[in-house]
Amino acid sequence: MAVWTFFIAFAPLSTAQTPTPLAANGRLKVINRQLCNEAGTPIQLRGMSTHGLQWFGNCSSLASTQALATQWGCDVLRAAMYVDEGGYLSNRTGIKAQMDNIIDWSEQTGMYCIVDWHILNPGDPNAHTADAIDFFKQEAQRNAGKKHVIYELCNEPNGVSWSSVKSYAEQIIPVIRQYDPEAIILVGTPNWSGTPGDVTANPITGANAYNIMYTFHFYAGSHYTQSYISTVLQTVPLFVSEWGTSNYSGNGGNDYTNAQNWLNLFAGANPSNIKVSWCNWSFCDKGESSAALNTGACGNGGWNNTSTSGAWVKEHLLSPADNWGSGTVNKSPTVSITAPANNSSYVTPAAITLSATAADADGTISKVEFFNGTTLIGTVATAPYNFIWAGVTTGTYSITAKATDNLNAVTSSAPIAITVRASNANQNPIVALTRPTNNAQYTTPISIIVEATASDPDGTIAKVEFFNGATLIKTMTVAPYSFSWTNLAAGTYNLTAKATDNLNATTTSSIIQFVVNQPNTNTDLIGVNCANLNDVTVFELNANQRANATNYNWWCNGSTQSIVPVSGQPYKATFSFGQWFTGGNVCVGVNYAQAPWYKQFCKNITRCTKATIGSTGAVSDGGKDGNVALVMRVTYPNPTKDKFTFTTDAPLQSLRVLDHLGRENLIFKDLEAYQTLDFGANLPVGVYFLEILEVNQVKKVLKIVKTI
Ligand code: IDC
Repeated sequence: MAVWTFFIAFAPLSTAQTPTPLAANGRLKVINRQLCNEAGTPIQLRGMSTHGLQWFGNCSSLASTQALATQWGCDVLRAAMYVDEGGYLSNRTGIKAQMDNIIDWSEQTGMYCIVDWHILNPGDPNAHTADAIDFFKQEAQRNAGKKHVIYELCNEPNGVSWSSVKSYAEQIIPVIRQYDPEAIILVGTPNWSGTPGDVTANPITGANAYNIMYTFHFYAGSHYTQSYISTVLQTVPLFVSEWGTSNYSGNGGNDYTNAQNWLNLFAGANPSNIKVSWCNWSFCDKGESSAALNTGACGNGGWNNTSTSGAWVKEHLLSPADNWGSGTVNKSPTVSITAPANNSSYVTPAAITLSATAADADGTISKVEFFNGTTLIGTVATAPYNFIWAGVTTGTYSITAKATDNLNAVTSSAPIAITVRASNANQNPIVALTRPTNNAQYTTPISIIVEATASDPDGTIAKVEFFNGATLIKTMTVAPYSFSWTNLAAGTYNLTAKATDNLNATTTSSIIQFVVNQPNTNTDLIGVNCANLNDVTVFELNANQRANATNYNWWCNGSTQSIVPVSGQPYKATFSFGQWFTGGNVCVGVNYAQAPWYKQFCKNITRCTKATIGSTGAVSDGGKDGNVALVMRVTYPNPTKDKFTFTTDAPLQSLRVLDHLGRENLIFKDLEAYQTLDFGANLPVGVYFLEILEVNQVKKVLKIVKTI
């Protein structure tokens, strides 16, 4: 029994076309609207279409496929997979299995196979786009690298514009190209694939617009538009994936004369001399005049039990039969990817070594190209075929290697999938407070500049927040991260800056602590807040404390040289602080003629740090002028041989460097509090004056010396 089956199945191969259409022509391509074989030679494929797989599945088998290949002279078999009308959408698994069988039987028997998404009712292919994407994705994955599969995206759009069909096709084509990048793709046209001329003004364009053909269908009993098609052929690549000898219903009177006119045109009798490939509707045994077999033929293997139409079509396939030569056709190269393994994953930054092996049985490999989808990544001309794909960003990639042999035959490898992920070890941002300085002391009223630096080693800074203790005081999203914090109240401040990066990781700076003091608010005793050694200065009791006063007694609990009441004005006293004064309370005790009878007023006087010409280190005017104490620091040795460094506690209008004749050498304007300046590197040797102009117009001068 097994031997008998074997005989039945393979005996017809003895009359096969030698070589088979597939072996002779290999990978197909479209060149200038003409279907060509792998060697670039124009060819015409002719063959049959099945009827609906859901109705006439019994007309498709390995045996019937062999009959078509070897006894009918078919080059191509179209599997008409209805989508509606009880087709694929009603039985996805079963109908797809039928489709896949026909694909494989076609390959085994050396024919091309058209995978036909046979939409008809409804006529808008967009009705089933998601299903089509899913289906064609599965088929393209399954058939990737096979040379005989042709995809037909939508049998016969009707009641729909070309732009809608095009939009549908533009969603399906990339899905196929991702896995089976070289395949021929057939796109249906409006009016039951009757008006491919619609494409002329608006063809599919872009990176995927190659190896695409548009379909034209005709029924000889209804359609007589040869001149129209001759014109369309001048601009549009056509494939007649379905035609019948009957009228458009699939039944009725057959017009063989008209059918012959069409076949003549497709054989090349058109102004463009283009050969147009075709499939006849249909290889089935339905009782309709377009059916190629007589009723009941499929049930008993009657693959040559032809109807009138079937006999006419078979005769035209066989006389003349295609002659595919004597087997001298160039053999295509082989190629496969050896690394990375399928489904490999990487972490950014990724540099991926792509490796392939390639060989050519009857020649040499001229190059191997690596593709990501349809995008060329790199080309390698000689073995080993390794290419380092560097700088790969996150994503999922489908990689193929394409080998080209010395006669320009090409083969693409099966695709491999690669995933590149972002490094999940996000690094925290870096942040530091650069202003104010730690442990700074201020006196109200005061505004300060707060500043932070922030950066992220592997991303960007989303924001920097400034806190005083737990209280948010400012949020900044753009560098520089600095702002003026105005009118600070007296108190102790604990500043931090918190940086957040683009992935929400945060870092908080170390704390900068500073103190804002109230100025000396003693308004009862009027006089300086500080004294230098040997200063002589007058203190006075405020007039509003002097009513009913009878006696004033002045003293100081720090060392003083003398305290002398002003003659005739005992509510004033002249203090000579002498050379030992280190600070202390200046006080006056007052007797009154009535309650409160006696009261004591004190004011704490500190030692001023006098601005010392030619000094190093901090110098201060000590607030002697009644303004906020200004600390002026020439922190670089003064005298200096090269440059001076100057820092100010408070904002300044200007800082000028004058020479000994009062001529301005340098000027800096609008200094911020805590601004540091380096200057003087280019000044000649000499004596200079640093003229400091505070915002309240008070001017101070400091002598600086540049030495040899
Ligand atoms: C016809 C079949 C017929 C079936 C009908 C509806 O021959 O048996 O009942 O479909 O499914 C086409 C279509 C093709 C049609 C054919 C004939 O692509 O499905 O088949 N035809 O009407 N376009 C123009 C004609």
